[in-house]
Amino acid sequence: MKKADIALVGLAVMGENLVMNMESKGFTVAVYNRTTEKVRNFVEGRAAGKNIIGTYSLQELADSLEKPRKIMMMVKAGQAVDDLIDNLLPYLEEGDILIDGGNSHFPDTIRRTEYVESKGLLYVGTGVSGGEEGALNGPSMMPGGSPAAWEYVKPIFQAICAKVEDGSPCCEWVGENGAGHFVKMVHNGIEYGDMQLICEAYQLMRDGLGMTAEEMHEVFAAWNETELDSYLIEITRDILGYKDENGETTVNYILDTAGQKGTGKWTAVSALDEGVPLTLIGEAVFARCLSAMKSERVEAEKVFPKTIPAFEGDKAEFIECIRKALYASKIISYAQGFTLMATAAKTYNWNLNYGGIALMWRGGCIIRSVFLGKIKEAYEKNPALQNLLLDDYFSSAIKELVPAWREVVAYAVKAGVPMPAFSSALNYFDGYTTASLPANLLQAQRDYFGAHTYERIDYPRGQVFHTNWTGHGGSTSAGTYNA
Ligand code: NBP
Repeated sequence: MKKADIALVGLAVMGENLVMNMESKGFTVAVYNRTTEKVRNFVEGRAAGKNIIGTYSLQELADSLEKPRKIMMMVKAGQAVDDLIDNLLPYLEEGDILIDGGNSHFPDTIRRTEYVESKGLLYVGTGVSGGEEGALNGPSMMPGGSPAAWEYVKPIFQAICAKVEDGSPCCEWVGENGAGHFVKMVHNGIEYGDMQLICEAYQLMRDGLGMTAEEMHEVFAAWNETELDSYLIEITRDILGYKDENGETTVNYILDTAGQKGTGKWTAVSALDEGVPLTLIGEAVFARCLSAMKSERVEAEKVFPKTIPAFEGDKAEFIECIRKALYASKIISYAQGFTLMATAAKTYNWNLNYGGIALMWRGGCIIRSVFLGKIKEAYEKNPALQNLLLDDYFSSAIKELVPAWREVVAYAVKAGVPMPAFSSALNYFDGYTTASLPANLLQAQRDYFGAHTYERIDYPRGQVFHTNWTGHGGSTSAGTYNA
């Protein structure tokens, strides 16, 4: 019997669909699942008659594979991955490749790469985005790990992944150890940000402009023909137009409490660790937390009842302002996300290709959009670009968008419509483009109470000073300045 090109362990929604995708591209796939009943159901059902080999023990799985063996794990992220690695190792040999395609946290992937390499094997941690449909028809894939593994997994990954219009695969080698899972994590953070921005635009139109779901459905349909053309705008258009069997708009009946699985939080925590202002994604995570406090919010609205004033301007004109403000905020979110990746790359010694990352996200994944093509161009023009806002295309775009952006945020603040992502993006923009911030005063406060010292504008950088502010403090300063 022909040996399999690759094995997949974990026949849940993602695993099954990836297997079907691999098989449809001409690969023979061996499958295994802890609960072996699922293997039987799969091979006798969906996989019947296909080049898919069901195996019922890890020994059988290992024996069914071409060498070096390639085994992709699609199991629940966390301890399950560690357990599975330890269970698999006794059946594998030097040069074999273990692949984790789940949503693992990147520090775990760094640790596992080192562990698996110490046993003489190779390890790949790959982000897979696009959900069930992506897994079946072409996900965006972000692999990292042991560089020597790439030549073996590349033909399979680039065959099954999504492609952009010119046929380029949405999958490239990202970097060593946890780089792939790090980039996938940032992708998910950006997804949180994009979703929150769309939700804020929706709330402003609904509560500020008094628009119906049908009207907003038309607005999102029109927006999808502009720079905002993307999967998330498209599904928002469809959701707003969706009616149940009684002719009622379904979204109007959905409780306003959002869930989360933690990848947005990981992104925000990583930004805090790296000292990168990732304000929009941070606000998007907190907005989900605030939404979850439903009963408390209901009580609080009784204490602070509000009436949002009726809008009195030109509605169509203001809707165009909201579109522009959404676009500007989105540019900020990506500028922040790419800055986080560049900073982490230095910390972890990854050589990230930012244009390549934008291309990987261009198709197959939840944040896919036309806009990512522009980001790819910006980083191709200047791979060392410090901030997306400094690229010519994006700086001229932002300059054109700023007046509308300010108008929308100001209107929302006055009317009492919460817009944390729109406004934090504008605040970041105003801070980033202000040469002189009030941190001179802040540093004086630190020096006053903690002798933390300060630098002066009239002396070279690095030279520190301390003032005896009260006249009764000493002249001894704290050891570190920590700019
Ligand atoms: P789940 O995350 O629900 O995991 C279920 C699978 O994990 C089953 O095959 C289960 O086997 C197996 N498993 C568990 Br639980 N503990 C195990 C252990 N100790 N040893 C071996 N197998 C174990 O499946 P999923 O939704 O298909 O997601 C798979 C991965 O892909 C996750 O990391 C997820 O975060 C990621 N992901 C999911 C999506 C999505 O849209 N769902 C998108 C992108 C990435 P059993 O049948 O014996 O219980």
